[in-house]
Amino acid sequence: METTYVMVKPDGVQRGLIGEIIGRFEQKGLKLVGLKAMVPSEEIARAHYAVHAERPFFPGLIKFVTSGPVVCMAWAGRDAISVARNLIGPTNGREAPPGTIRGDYGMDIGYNMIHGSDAPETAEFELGLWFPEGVMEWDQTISKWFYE
Ligand code: DAT
Ligand code: MG
Repeated sequence: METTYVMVKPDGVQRGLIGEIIGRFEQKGLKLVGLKAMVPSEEIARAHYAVHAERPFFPGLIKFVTSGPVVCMAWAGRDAISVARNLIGPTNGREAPPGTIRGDYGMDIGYNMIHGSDAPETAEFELGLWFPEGVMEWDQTISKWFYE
């Protein structure tokens, strides 16, 4: 079992896509183990996107992600990191295939509505950053109908 960090970004919140996005993860069969909303501080945004610190789009990215509320989530399941990335789709919404969140709702690379961890190390780092209090442990009784 893996846990991944997923976040509805300010454009997704502003556009009223929180429910739609959460619904896709629920329907897929991932288990919600963390959920909260906040307006990110510049400090947490910079730490989250530290790998992109030298990229030309970094200042705009930080301004964007701190511009309003985000919805922070932790989702657990078998191969949850890649399963979530596949639900989310490629970075640029214009190139993302239909059926993915970015493919269905996005038209740009920066305004792509949602973040998902890309590897076990980044998931661990991002979960620790956004959920320093830890995530929930609970028994999802329906899980037995998602896994053979
Ligand atoms: P992803 O969110 O698909 O993991 P990433 O880690 O390469 O993509 O980049 C993080 C975010 O930075 C991405 O969701 C949107 C923004 N971004 C990436 N490349 C960009 C670019 N060339 N111009 C503007 N924003 C960009
Ligand atoms: Mg990334």
